[in-house]
Amino acid sequence: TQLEQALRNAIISNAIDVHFQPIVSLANNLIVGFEALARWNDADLGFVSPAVFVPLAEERGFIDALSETLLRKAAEAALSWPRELFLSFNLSSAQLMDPGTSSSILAILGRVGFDPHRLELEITETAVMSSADTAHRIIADLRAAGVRISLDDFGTGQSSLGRLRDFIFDKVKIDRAFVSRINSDRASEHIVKAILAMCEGLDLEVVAEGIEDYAEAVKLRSLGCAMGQGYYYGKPADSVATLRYLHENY
Ligand code: G
Ligand code: G
Ligand code: MN
Ligand code: NA
Repeated sequence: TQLEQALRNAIISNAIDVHFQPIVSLANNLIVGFEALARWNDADLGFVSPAVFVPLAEERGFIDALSETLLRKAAEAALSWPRELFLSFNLSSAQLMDPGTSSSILAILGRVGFDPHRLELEITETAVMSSADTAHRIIADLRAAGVRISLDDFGTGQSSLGRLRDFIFDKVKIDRAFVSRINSDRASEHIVKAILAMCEGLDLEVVAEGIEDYAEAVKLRSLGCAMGQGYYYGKPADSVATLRYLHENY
């Protein structure tokens, strides 16, 4: 198809960019890390969402090529930040089915000179379940090298609390579906409270995603959530704008 051909060309010509969205400490609003998010603005097709091209790349077998380029770009950008903030990078489910994923990620970090302890990989529950043995092996290898693993979109999809019993995660990202209703829907508030209590007991870090206003930030902080992310703190921005912001503020 036209989209597939355009994506192939974009990967080969390095045209897919990485943007960065801040993750802050809710206690003091200081940035503690950034999530890398792929961005593709094609000359003919215009803006194509990663929600479209990531699954297409998985299906057509070029997710490895795409992800390697993105991780390299993200890590290189992070090396120029004035502080050792963490970098959070999304892994797709197909990558968790490929036994070569851990060594390829660690090889990229080695080539770029990026400390694995500064990297976090975001994965979804569905991704871990789709190929459990391989996924567990990949995660174990990466964690042994110091990489941290966060469970993305927590509370949605094929949620299974049993996943948390495997102790393969360092952090949980509360899906914005709960965050956006935290001040209007009692059920969402109770669910977030329960997630926070559970994570405290399991010694997991927590980030609330999709914080869009002051009231949500205040509520989450009062409930004891340590970290937050969302448009209220900053939209994803390109590496130049991100670096400029850090130099001006940190
Ligand atoms: O940034 P945005 O909301 O448009 O992202 C849409 C979806 O694409 C999200 O689920 C996000 O996790 C995913 N995504 C964005 N960048 C990447 C990437 O570099 N790799 C993978 N695997 N998924 C990504
Ligand atoms: O699936 P994942 O959590 O990786 O998706 C992250 C996506 O959420 C990114 O595409 C990002 O652009 C989007 N996002 C980040 N902050 C907000 C927010 O405050 N509101 C909304 N609606 N989307 C957000
Ligand atoms: Mn994510
Ligand atoms: Na998420």
